Amino acid sequence: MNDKKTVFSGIQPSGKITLGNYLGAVKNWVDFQEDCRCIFCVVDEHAITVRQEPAKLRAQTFELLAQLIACGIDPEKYEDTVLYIQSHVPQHAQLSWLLNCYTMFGELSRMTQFKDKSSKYSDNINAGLFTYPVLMAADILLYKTDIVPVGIDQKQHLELARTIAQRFNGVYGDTFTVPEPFIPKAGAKIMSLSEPTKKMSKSDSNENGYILLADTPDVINRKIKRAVTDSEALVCRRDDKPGVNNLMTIYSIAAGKTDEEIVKEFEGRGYGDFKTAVAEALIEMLRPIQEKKDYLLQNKDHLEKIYTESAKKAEWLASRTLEKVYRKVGFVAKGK
Ligand code: ATP
Ligand code: LTN
Repeated sequence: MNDKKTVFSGIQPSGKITLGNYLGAVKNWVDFQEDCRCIFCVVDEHAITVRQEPAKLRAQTFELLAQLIACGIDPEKYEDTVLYIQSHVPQHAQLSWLLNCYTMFGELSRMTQFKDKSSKYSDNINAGLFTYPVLMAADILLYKTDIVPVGIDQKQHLELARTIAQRFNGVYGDTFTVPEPFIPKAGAKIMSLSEPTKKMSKSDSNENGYILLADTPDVINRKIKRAVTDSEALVCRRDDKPGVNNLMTIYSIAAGKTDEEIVKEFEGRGYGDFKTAVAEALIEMLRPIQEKKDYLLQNKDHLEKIYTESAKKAEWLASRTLEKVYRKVGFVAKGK
């Protein structure tokens, strides 16, 4: 053990990764590897809270792993980074059951993601969708996590994970580390391009709403050209300009420019020029990621080696926490 802080985060293989996932979460994960122990997980058990087609889920899981490595999550370069698949480490489901017994029905009923998803998938409001945040708390608490980098939509789930940890510690004495969220200043919520008051989501039925990391330059150009703005033709950040604000955020991160620099750059020019620049910056940012991902997907053995070795390391860490928790609640230890 060293004294590095532990970072944990997860992403669902529920579709292809979007620019929102990248800017809100994954891009920040990459930087944490420099000086933290980093545990990143493809959360397939969370993904099945919504009905998934088996072959597609499997393909999406591989694609997501390749995509994450292409973005710079690299267990081969950073010996304190692991990248694995949630269902390969059984302790997640085991701790989740236990934590269910320390989570209140009322708390879960207040989760906005549950309310949103149960209205969106009204024909499949299953118990897993309801207890989704408990599995997420188990993911985090298994690894004594200090920091959880996520987009702002996950803040409420993080607060519940903290509540569950504190409740358990209150009853049984210090057991879990109480995690802190890390929510980026810029990019915490990238909005849909077609409805800029809604978050950009990979499960949106309108594909013009999102940019995928895998989108080709033509597709990126087309989607950005179609992005909803307003009739003012003025590039600046203001509350009543959600579409322009969103494009400014994207451009600012992709091109590494401040708001002031962007406003100056497009003074007296229309949205056409602005959108061309946004699309170009995005294409340049994504090009190396796409090339690397294509290469990795052709080498499935290499991918398998990474997620298998990582899962072993994760399981070792997770089993230590689970054993401690089982002991605290009064379960009898297994015979040797
Ligand atoms: P789904 O649409 O299937 O619910 P999702 O696109 O919300 O999926 P997740 O796998 O649930 O993606 O989220 C992975 C990470 O990406 C989380 O940390 C989440 O906060 C972040 N994230 C998701 N959408 C956005 C967004 N539009 N802007 C910023 N961060 C986002
Ligand atoms: N619920 C998250 C994904 C997720 C996660 C986690 C994020 C599952 N487990 C643990 C951070 C830590 C989502 O929907 N984005």
